[in-house]
Amino acid sequence: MDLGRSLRQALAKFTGASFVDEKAVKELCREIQRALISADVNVRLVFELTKRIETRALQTKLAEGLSLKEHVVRIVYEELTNMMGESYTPRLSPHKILLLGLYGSGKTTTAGKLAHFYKSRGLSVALVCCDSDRPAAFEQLSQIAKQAGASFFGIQNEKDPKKILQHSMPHWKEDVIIIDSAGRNALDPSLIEQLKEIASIASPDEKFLVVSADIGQVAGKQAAQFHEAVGLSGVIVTKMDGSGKGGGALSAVAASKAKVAFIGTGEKLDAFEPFDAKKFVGRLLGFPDIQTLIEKIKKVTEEEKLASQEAPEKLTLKLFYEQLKAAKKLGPLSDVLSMLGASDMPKEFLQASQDKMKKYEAIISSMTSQEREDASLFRKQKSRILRVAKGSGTSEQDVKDLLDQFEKMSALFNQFKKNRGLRKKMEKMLKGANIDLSKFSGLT
Ligand SMILES: Nc1nc2c(ncn2[C@@H]2O[C@H](COP(=O)(O)OP(=O)(O)O)[C@@H](O)[C@H]2O)c(=O)[nH]1
Ligand SMILES: [Mg+2]
Repeated sequence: MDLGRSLRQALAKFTGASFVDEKAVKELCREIQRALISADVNVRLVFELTKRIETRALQTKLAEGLSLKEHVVRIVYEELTNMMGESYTPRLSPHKILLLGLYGSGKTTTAGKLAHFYKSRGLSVALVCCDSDRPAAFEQLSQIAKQAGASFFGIQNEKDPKKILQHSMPHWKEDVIIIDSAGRNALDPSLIEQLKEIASIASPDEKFLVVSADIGQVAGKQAAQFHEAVGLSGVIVTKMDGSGKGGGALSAVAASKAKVAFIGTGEKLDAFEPFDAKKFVGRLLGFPDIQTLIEKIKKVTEEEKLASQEAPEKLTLKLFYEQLKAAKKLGPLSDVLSMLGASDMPKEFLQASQDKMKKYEAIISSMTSQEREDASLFRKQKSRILRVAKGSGTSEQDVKDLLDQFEKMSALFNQFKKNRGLRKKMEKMLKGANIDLSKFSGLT
């Protein structure tokens, strides 16, 4: 699955939950980890990132008017953006660019894209073929120059880049000069030497390493090596369209302290743009910017509030069972209750074991729907207890236990009814387990 999709799914799950707490933040972080690691983002970077998200999410104060959900999503966005690097502002004044990189990384294609990019910004452009290794390189670049409307310099079958430069440099009149160079399977001394020679003759203002996104985090290592060998001013990451590892490549380049200058997003000349981490992450998350994202979350939260204001149902045994099951997910509710200052509440009612829960389920399914709607029928007519016990394969005591718990629960919630502050807190806690207090009769 692509990075954007898995990140969007993780965030949607988080923002779609009716209540978020520390556990939800941790779960979100785990899903972000999974998504990034499968996009080949370096594991150490991933753990550092989620650690920062968690710390900031749980320890920093909420900004004015921001809910916890919005707060967390904003942090995720900011941290992802930081991890992917910065944004690059292209030079729009006359300058010279040297493109370098390994075989097939996309140098020649990128030369054409850069030509198109600067042409469409009103600058004149020349492409210079200094790839003297591949016989077809000359032809390929001259074709691309024609397509992009750029001038072209090169000498067919000339093996020495120095000569190509010496012959063509006196004729360079264009605003932007783009030099395409030869690649290798790996960075080797002969390539370093050749690149150094080209650089010393042509003195380019920019030296861009071209890497393909599909090498993932190896892009960082390559950037560091090339930087040490010939000095880079930036990196161009190509084939962002065809690889699930683009996030890995970008983050690794950023971690190597090199700057991503442009990204290539397709084979066509215009499938190319200056890199902007905010825009990139915004697109991954499916929003143009963080403000739009926050507004979307606010809207969802509003809708939820409206939905929960619908007419409350009355507490029935069936609902009781469902809520009990949901409450189990919270862990020992007694802890929650005492945290809220309700230490005098009956604690045993939520400590029902798995076995008991199964029994409760069986008992409730043996009841008539009338009984499920109105538990007081059991008080009025004790024979119902025996019937239900037989029908569910449980004992009369089990049925009585259940009814007992049910009554305690009702009593408990009646107490909450009198204490609005406590009830609000309780409602918040219980929402984490999808328990909706408004569904209990007598509370609203
Ligand atoms: N899908 C896609 N393909 C690209 C991109 N950039 C380059 N390519 C393709 O990658 C292959 C190698 O490109 P080329 O420019 O010849 O690489 P070079 O050996 O570094 O000069 C070609 O088939 C290009 O069409 C890109 O951004 N997206
Ligand atoms: Mg080439």
